[in-house]
Amino acid sequence: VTAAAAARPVVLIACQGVDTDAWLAALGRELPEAEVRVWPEAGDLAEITLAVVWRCPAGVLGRLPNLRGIFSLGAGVEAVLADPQLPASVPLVRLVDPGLATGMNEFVTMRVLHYHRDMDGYAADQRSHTWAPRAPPLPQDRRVGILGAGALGGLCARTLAGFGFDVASWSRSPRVIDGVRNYCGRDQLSDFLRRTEILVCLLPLTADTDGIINRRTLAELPRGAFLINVARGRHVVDEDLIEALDSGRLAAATLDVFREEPLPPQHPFWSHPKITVVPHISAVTQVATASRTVATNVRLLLAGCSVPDTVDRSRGY
Ligand code: NDP
Ligand code: OXD
Repeated sequence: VTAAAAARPVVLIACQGVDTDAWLAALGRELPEAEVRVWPEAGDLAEITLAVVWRCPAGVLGRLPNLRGIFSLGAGVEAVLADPQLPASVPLVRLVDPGLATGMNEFVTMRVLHYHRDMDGYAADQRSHTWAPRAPPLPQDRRVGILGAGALGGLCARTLAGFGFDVASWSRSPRVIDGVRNYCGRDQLSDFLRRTEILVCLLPLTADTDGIINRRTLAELPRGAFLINVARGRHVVDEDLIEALDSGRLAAATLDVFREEPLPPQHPFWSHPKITVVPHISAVTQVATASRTVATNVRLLLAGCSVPDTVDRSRGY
């Protein structure tokens, strides 16, 4: 490490599809002790000690010889981990942030309530000028299941339990959340699915979870169940989802994430009558809160402390 690099941290924002001007200003404000640069105006790459990434341009991370930490502007880090140039021993910290959490909590709650109160049914009634009031089930009689019980899944589970829903979560290791029944591991996945009427996916994308929502798992849900996928497009096998909707096994699906984004114009999801498509907006990284979170994590790392939400590369999340 050069003397200059040791003296003053230099942060490189290496992102695509992000308002880099806003991030430059926010990190300048939150981290006055650091110098902040934006790729590709990176200057001497040997001076860069910290990288802030989202859809990081290919090859950049492999060209920073004095890198000490990588901070993702998203919660999901599968794309960073897939970078063949990712330095093996540099800590990668994902985003766990109140702005992101609030957005996800709102979106998931909104869609669960939408299905619970049969808003699609009333929209159809309106189109046919039909006045047909129906009593919804009590929330304690509505079984919601959340795949993932981490920062986001756990928060959504708590909120929905607060509404009185019968909520369960599924995780890798046991997770205790008040009022939420936890299932864990592949052995308990079938039991979890068989009791779930509204399924929410909030898993990280890993080798274990790729394609987890497929013909076999969809067939385990009760007939007429709903799906809300707000995690990653690759969790869902697209053809199997369409087949489950067309056969009536699944009543409807809300999809925020897709195998290819933007969702190609010809993709059948766009016009499927039982699918609601939104453009990866269930939770948006908010510069105001996330810049504070990143700054806190940068300081912890530079002080030699353990940084919460450092990715465990062996688990893949
Ligand atoms: P966390 O790492 O906090 O939580 C992940 C959860 O998934 C944990 O409960 C974990 O289990 C569980 N899990 C992981 N692998 C498995 C497995 N093989 N079997 C069973 N359970 C498993 O992640 P976050 O809650 O912060 O984020 C989740 C995902 O949401 C992100 O990875 C991202 O893909 C997506 N996301 C999408 C956004 C959007 O806008 N659409 C925005 C933000 C995030 P355990 O508790 O045992 O570790
Ligand atoms: C994330 C996302 O992972 O926005 O944070 O998808």
